[in-house]
Amino acid sequence: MEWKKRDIGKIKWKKRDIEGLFNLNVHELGETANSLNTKLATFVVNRHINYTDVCISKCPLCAFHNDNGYLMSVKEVVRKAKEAVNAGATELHIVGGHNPEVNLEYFEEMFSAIKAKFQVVVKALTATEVHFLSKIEKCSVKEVLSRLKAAGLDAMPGGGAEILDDRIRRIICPNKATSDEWLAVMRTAHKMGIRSNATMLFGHVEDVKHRARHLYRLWKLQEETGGFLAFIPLVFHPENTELKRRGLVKEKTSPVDVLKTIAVSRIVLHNFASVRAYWVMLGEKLAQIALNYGANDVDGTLMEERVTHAAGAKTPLYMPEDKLMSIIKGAGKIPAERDTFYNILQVIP
Ligand code: V47
Repeated sequence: MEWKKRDIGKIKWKKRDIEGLFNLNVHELGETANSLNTKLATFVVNRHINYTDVCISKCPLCAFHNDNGYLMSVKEVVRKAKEAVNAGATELHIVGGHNPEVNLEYFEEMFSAIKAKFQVVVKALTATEVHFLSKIEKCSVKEVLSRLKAAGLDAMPGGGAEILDDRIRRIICPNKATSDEWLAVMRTAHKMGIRSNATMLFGHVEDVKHRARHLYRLWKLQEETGGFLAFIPLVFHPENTELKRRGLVKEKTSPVDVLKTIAVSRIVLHNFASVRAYWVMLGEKLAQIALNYGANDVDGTLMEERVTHAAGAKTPLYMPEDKLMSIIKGAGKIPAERDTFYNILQVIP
């Protein structure tokens, strides 16, 4: 591939061209993708807080939902926020499920209580949770988001995107927002000044045609709004999921497939600031290699990850900052701590 950085930035993608990238050699793709990044690789000091594991959508892809599960009180969430801020977190990543016991007021109370006490970024609620809230409150997505923003919502995580193709969604997540609805929530958020991430869950029943469509739709929305910050490819973990029980997925996809997908993502999503090597799903070793195949961020300390671990992840629940930095250094990159919005807080030579 003889592509130059400035040429890739000008490409107006077509779906079939993206699909064609998946047929190229993984090392060639990796070299091109890596040339689009600088020598810095970033991480964030953050905490995940899963306020509930009750979810009426019961997606066959998910092992986290629990009919007899919990719902945290606002007090409990604030207690976890305090622990995180005391440990140096600059970001709280607050997500849960589609729990009919919650309403807008619950989140308004939660976000305003956090904001009244701490200086920390609240990155919360996936587009599917926002869509669900608009249904139970019988109001528009715009109204939900403006009330959440007024209460302290700073940014949104990229979860719930799965694969933006409804034929695949009917198998892996039939009861939640459709692909158009996911994209519409993000479009509304971006137009209101709420920036977000985007994910793609891969390695289950989809093929590269669906991944290409997903990347195309994200690239196109980003051309329109410019509101996306990071793209996070999520490797499907089959343990304890309905997809595995039904025999639709047997095991995790291969490391080469992961690297290829990361490299293609970096090349296609040249209009995103970052493509992430999410250590929880990749494992430390593959995350390190991915930093040379187009990823430029390893996510964060997390402090307690539950969603992927429910589906069999063997990675730790928590990654200390010095470990994140050593993964980055080992990849031949320079570690830099960032905030949610990719402002560099410190470079660690
Ligand atoms: O939306 C669920 C995925 C996501 C499984 O925006 C699974 O900064 C693998 O979105 N195997 C939640 N994945 C995680 C997520 C995320 C993570 C880190 C950072 C950010 C961000 C977002 O996890 C869900 C779903 O796509 N998921 N079940 C599973 N069995």
